[in-house]
Amino acid sequence: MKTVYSADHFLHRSPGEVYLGEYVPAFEKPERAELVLARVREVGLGEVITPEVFPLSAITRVHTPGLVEFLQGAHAQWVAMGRTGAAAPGTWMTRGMRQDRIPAGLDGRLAYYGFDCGTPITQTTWTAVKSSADVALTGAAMLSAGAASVFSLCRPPGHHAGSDHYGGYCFLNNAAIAAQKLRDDGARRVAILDIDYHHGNGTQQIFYTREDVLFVSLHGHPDEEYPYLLGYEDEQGAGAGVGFNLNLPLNWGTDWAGWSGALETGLARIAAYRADAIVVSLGVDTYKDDPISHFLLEHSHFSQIGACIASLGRPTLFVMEGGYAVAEIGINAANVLTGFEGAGCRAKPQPV
Ligand code: FKS
Ligand code: ZN
Repeated sequence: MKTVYSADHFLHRSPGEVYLGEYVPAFEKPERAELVLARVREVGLGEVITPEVFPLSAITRVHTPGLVEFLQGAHAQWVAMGRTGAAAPGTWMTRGMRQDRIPAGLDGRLAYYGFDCGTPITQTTWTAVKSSADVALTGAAMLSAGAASVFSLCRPPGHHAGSDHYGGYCFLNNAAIAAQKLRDDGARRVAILDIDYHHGNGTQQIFYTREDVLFVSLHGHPDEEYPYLLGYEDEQGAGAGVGFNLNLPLNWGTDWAGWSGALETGLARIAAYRADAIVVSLGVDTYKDDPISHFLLEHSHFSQIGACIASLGRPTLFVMEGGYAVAEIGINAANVLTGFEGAGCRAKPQPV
């Protein structure tokens, strides 16, 4: 399996974040991607290639031009107001406020487009964000050209970014952009399997009313886990998309027995959907020692996850999302990919 990677990810480095009431070093940092890359090389997964550059029109297939222009220009406007540091919102839109009018001023637009303060925009953030989307798009193009599997080593991650909002370390939704590219290249049905610890609220929102992209997600229960307010099991899609959104929320402390049962349910849904291509939002923050998460998966389980996904027998694009046990992120991510290549899933979903 080939890996798509861009060193431009270094251009995004968060100065820090508020965690449990304290200002701490950012969990989402460049070292993450570097250690995944090092492990990919160590296990000999395959060639590592740099992405092609795609036009912004590939991004605005799933994001509003307003969000894209905002992300591109926000930091320059921040500086023009005489400010230093990174651009971030201090207030947010909530119930009872105008949703139909985008404020003219920068702070108002930060409040409108952003949904947390852990996703700062620095001077060079946009270049990293665009390269991350290009990494995903290049992987999708390779799948369209006949590759059986590709690993898009995206950073910054993407699954919290919706059509017109960003947050959760995510600016553009790499997995959604890739899924849309696969559709535009001719795949009739695309399934997104999101196995990051956190709910992919952005991906769900983007495809919620569509039947051509199935969204299946295993994640920490929204009653107790970020991003909250979305990811419940009764969210099954709307309009033409009814039945094409499957949330499998799991409680803190979920171990392999509980998690793999949900994976089986999710894979069976994807098999029944007869997807032409699969995009995996690959987060490894389900690992037992992840510093911000509460599931209990171990190294060997990640290999099994890869094998189970392979049993679907479909072209598969892996898109990197989260994982904050940095010393072990390479092992966990690469185990999924080598597990996929080696196959050997114990609980095989039934393809129809
Ligand atoms: C508030 C920050 C609260 C944010 C957790 C974000 C998790 C991100 C992720 C992704 F895949 F996108 F990277 N914690 N100051 O792991 O889902
Ligand atoms: Zn996550």
